Amino acid sequence: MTLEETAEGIRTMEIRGAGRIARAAADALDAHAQGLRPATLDEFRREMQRAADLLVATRPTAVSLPNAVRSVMRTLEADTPLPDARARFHEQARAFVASSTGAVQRIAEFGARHIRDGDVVMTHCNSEAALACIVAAHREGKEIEVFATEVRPRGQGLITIRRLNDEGIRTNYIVDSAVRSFVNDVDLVIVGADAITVNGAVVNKIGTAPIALAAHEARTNFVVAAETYKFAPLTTLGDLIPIEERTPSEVLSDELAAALPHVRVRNPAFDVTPAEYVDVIITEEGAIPPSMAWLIIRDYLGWSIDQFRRPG
Ligand code: RUB
Repeated sequence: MTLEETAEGIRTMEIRGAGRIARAAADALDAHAQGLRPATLDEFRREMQRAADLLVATRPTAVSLPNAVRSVMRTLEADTPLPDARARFHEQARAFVASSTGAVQRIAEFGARHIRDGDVVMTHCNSEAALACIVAAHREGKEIEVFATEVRPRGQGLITIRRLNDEGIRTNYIVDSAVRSFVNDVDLVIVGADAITVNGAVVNKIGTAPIALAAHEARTNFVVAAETYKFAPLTTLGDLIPIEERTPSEVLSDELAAALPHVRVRNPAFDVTPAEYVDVIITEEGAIPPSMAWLIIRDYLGWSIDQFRRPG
């Protein structure tokens, strides 16, 4: 896949889910870097910056994307001979992809401990990290049952139920609006995240926040499975997570929309669940309360406010 093909794949959601997007971006930058024949280090940096900007612009909400890009682009800050810069870039891209895959395995291990034998688990959208926990619990021999939502308008629930079915996990497939009708039958909810802010709010697929609200009301645990690179460093400076609003045609066909000139379709792809509705966030470094988000940003993403202090 070329850089442009990867960018297009992320934009059209052929490549989707925050973790997969991050790994695809690291892979695409790596392949692009190896294919370039720049004359100087500066030329290499400029072209890689253009490539990085192209990828980051594809989907605005998943912070895994800029975090992945930043993790590999940082290697170009050092003044080293061009072949060394290219080699370091390659090594860092491989390290990022390996640590991302490893993080999902560790989250699965920790997350499975939160699921007891006989539990009924609800999930929303299609999250690699959340599903890894459910599958790990099942593979440990726990008898579990899942409620999986449909996920309007793109229907990611279908990917989820195929995976659960392949694993032989008993699954109930429900429309999004049926969540409150079943939340009392559920022991815990597990979802993934596209971004987690410094105050522990969780940005995830549209429909997550009402599920959290229903779970809160029903005293059902609400668990988030998220790698540390889903935490958003720039929220420490007051930046907000932009919520992607996708094309109306995902909700209503162009033909129908044309016949309804007074109707405006709104199609936000994500929503924000406040920290007070989140019981625990399971990261590859262990389970944390949402109030510890800042520590993850500082200690595991290596983010420091000093990077923004003006010299002098
Ligand atoms: C996917 C989504 C997922 C998170 C986490 O949205 O909201 O819950 O990305 O997924 P979309 P993962 O389908 O619009 O990309 O755990 O796989 O990173």
